Amino acid sequence: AFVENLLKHPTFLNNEYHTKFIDQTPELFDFKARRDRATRILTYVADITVNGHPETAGRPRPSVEVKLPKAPVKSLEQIIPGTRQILDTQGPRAVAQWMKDQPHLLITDTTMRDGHQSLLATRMRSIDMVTAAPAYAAHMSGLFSVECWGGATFDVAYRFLQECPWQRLRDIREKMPNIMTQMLLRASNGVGYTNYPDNVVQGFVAQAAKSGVDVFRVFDSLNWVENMRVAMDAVIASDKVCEAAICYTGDMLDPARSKYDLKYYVAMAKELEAAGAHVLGLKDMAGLLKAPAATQLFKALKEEVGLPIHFHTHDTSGAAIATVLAASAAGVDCIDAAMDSFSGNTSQPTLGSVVEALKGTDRDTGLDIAAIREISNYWEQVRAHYLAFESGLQAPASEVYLHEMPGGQFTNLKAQARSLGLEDRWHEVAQTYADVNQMFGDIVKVTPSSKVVGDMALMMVSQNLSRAQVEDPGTDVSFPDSVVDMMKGSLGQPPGGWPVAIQTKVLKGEKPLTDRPGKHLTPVDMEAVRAEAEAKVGHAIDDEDLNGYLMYPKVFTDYAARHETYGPVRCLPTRTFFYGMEPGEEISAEIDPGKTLEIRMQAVSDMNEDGEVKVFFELNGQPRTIRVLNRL
Ligand code: PYR
Repeated sequence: AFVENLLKHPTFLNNEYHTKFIDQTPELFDFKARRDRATRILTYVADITVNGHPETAGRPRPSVEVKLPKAPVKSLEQIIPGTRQILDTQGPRAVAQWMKDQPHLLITDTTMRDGHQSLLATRMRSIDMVTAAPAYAAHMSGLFSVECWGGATFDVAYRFLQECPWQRLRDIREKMPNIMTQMLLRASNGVGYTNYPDNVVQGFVAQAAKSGVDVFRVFDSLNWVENMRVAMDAVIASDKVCEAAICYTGDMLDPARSKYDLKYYVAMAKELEAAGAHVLGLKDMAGLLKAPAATQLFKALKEEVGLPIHFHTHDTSGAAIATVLAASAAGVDCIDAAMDSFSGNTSQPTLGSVVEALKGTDRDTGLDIAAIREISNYWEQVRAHYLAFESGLQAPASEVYLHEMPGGQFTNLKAQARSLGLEDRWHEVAQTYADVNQMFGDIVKVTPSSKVVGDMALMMVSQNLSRAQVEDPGTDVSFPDSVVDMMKGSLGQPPGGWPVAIQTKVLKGEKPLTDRPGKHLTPVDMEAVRAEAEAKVGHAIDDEDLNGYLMYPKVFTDYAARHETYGPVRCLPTRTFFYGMEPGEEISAEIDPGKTLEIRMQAVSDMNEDGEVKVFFELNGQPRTIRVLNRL
């Protein structure tokens, strides 16, 4: 095994072998773990080349013209100080004060999180983000933050992209040391779909802070402040920025939707301020806040609350930029936007256009529009690789004011509807989603409550059930588990509580919780869980892995098992990851900093009697043959 390791070692293969090499290269003796990272990666490439990637099967494929995206700049000679330095040297309260002191409008770039979550089903890979990070550090140091973590990205990284979300965070942080990183945290739901025990939420926040998150946007899917405190307190204790967000829903200026009026939002803002938030977030996850309402809302919030305000919206209606400009005029401190090529439709409004619109005004962002164009061009090349995940949404639509689906859910629900054969009944799904919302008492719809409403709507459309039938005590309805769970109080309490009649029908007499779900969950014994996870994956796991396992036990162990087989496939270019290689094609994959595999695919053999094919490679100039089963 030693000789095998030696012969395969890139230093050896690259003729850089010298006498101290063996002494200085302990991994040569690391027979199992290091034995074959390169072989594992080749195994992955061979498998995808022969069998395809299940995620892209049957989906449109990027043309051969689509080239490897080129990073706008290579590296940073010196760090240009940005918001990160304010946080590190002066703390989160100073960041909040600094925000209020700025005359210009601050911007958070959401491309690396909500941009692709809302446009590409969250499928952007770390390598494409990390490649862009130095350009942000060099040219975008005036940004408030870069949202690049949390929300759905955590789960998708392990589950679909076969990569570690923590490593993504550490890598972005390292390459972009001057701009604050930002994550989206679903309060007691962590980055999952259900409430976790308090010590799991606390441990997760502490780890995220340690691994590189600077700004935590914390929200609750029912706007229940009671359910946000554990997460908020953990953020505050970690000395990072606690941005507590109000979720915006309904239509503030519509007297028929008076449940969520100006008074409601101001009262919640005051509760969050009293709970210790550094920054107030206004999270308009569906893009429902209209410009005239924004004018009133932000004026009132600026008057009534002492916190800086950060506004997040989606452009599903096509009217988001109008709302952003109204918010800016009303004195909002910071807004979210996505780089141009990842903006619009269900994503955030267009960053470059906001910058242009405010140029020369008293809210001029001061950001470099030429750099924005260049970085957006990079993202455009990146996006072309993810054609398989495009939703095909052709145009903005005012229908969003009817269904109120969050931007991050819209395309997902559409895909789910397609998989149930309901694609041509989409507008019915949209209407039913609105009906379910009213039936549940007009609630905030954002992960996870939005998923519950979506589950119910799909069930009703596929079974041709109307709201009246569902509500009729005489009609038997088998409710989705997520609906039963929510009505039990497992996600917490909506303003005004659940409508009693539908709750009674769903729960069939079972008594619901009315207090905080976390109170009823037993704290996790961390070391016992670590031992359990280690037994399952067959090796020691660190704190990041432990937190992954605590959020998603099965997703994590499946990821770990595939990692054993395929190694660190995150280092592969995106086209190779999703489509494998063509004969004659060459790629580079940086397996460790400064350690690169040069992979050339030579040919694929015919299948033998056992259904196997051989894939012939050259790895750093040496021939390598990988056998894989043809499963097609
Ligand atoms: C998320 O929680 O993933 C959202 O984008 C709301």
